[in-house]
Amino acid sequence: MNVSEKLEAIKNEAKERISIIKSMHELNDAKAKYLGKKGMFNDVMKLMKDLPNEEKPMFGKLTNETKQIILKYIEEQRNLIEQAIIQEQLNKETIDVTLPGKKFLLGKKHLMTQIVEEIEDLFVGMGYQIMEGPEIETDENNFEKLNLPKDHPARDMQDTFYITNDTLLRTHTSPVQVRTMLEKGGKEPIKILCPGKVYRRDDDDATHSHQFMQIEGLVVDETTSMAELKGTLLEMANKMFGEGRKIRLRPSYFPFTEPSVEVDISCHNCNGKGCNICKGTGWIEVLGAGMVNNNVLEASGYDSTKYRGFAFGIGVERLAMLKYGINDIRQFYTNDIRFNSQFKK
Ligand code: FA5
Repeated sequence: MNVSEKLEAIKNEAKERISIIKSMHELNDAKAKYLGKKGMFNDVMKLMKDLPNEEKPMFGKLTNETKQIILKYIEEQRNLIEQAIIQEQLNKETIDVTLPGKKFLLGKKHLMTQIVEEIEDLFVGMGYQIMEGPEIETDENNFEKLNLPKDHPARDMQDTFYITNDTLLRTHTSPVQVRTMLEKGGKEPIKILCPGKVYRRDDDDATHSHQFMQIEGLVVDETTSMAELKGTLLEMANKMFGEGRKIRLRPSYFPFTEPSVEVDISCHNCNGKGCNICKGTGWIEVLGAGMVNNNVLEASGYDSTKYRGFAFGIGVERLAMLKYGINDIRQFYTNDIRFNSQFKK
C-alpha cells in the first residue's frame, strides 16, 4: 500500500469510527488516536523521510488535507453530540402544562372577627363608640360595682377563674360599663359597645367554652327607656338575621339590671314555625339585657334620679352558631382550615 492509499484508508476508517461515537470522552480518545503525538498520523509522517525529494511536497499537502478532513469529522461529531446532550436535557426538563398548578391559600379573617366587625359596624352606625377593657379584672369591677357583693348567690351564675382574692379573669364584658361610667365621672351620657374575650370555669361542650366572646352594649342618659332598648335590639336582629325578624323579651334576672330580660329572635330558618335549629319553639335566645340597676349607676357616680340606662350582653359564638347553623362551639377554636374557609366574606 503506497502512502496516499494509506492516508485514504486512515481517512475512511476515521470517518466510519467517528460517525458512531456518542460521547465527548470517546471523541477525545479518537482525536488522540488519529491526530495525537503517538497517533496514526505520526506513524505515516515517519514514512516521509524515505520518499524521494520531489514527492515530499505532494505528500505534505496530502497529509495536511487529510488531517483537516479528519478534524472536520471530529468537529461535526462534536456538534452532534452537544446537540444530543442539550436535547436530552430539554426532554428531562419538559414542563407538563396540563398538570394542576400549586394552590396558594390566601389568609382571611376568622368568622369570629367577621361577626364582631359586622356588629361593631352596625352599632357605630347607630352612634355607639367602641370601648375595650382588660381581661384581667378586679373583683370590684367584675362583681361588686355591678351589684354583686361578695357571697351574693348570683355569683354562682358565673363560675370564676380567680388569680388572687381580688383579681380574676373577667367573666363577662360588663366591667367595661363600670370602667366607662367611672371615667365619665357621672356627668356625661354614654353610648358604648364593648367586644372582648371572657372566661368562665364552665366545662367545655357543644355550647359551652371556658373562653368565649361577648359584646356588651351600654346607653346612659336622661331619657333612655326599655322601648329604646327593644328598638335597638330589633334593628340588630334584622341586620344580622334578615329583614322581618321579630324579637321577644322574657322576664329574667341579672343583679346589674332591673327589670332584666332574656331576648329571643324569631327563628330565621323556619320563620317562627318551629324547626330543629329553634328546637321547635320558633324562637332563638341570643342575649341578656335590661335597664341598668340604680345601685350600679350610683356605685359608679351617676345620679339615678337624673340618669337612666339600658345594657345588653351578647354571646358572640352562640350568635354565630345560630346564624350559620354551627352545631359545636369548639369548631371556633380548633383552627381547622376546612371549617374556617367556609365563611368567606
Ligand atoms: C352575662 O354575662 C351578662 N353580663 C349579660 C348582660 C349584660 C345582661 C348587660 C344584662 C345587661 P350571661 O351569663 O347570660 O350574662 O352570658 C351572656 C351570654 O354569653 C349568654 O347568653 C351566652 O350566649 C353566652 N355564654 C355564657 N356562657 C357561655 C359559655 N360558657 N360558652 C359560650 N357562651 C357562653
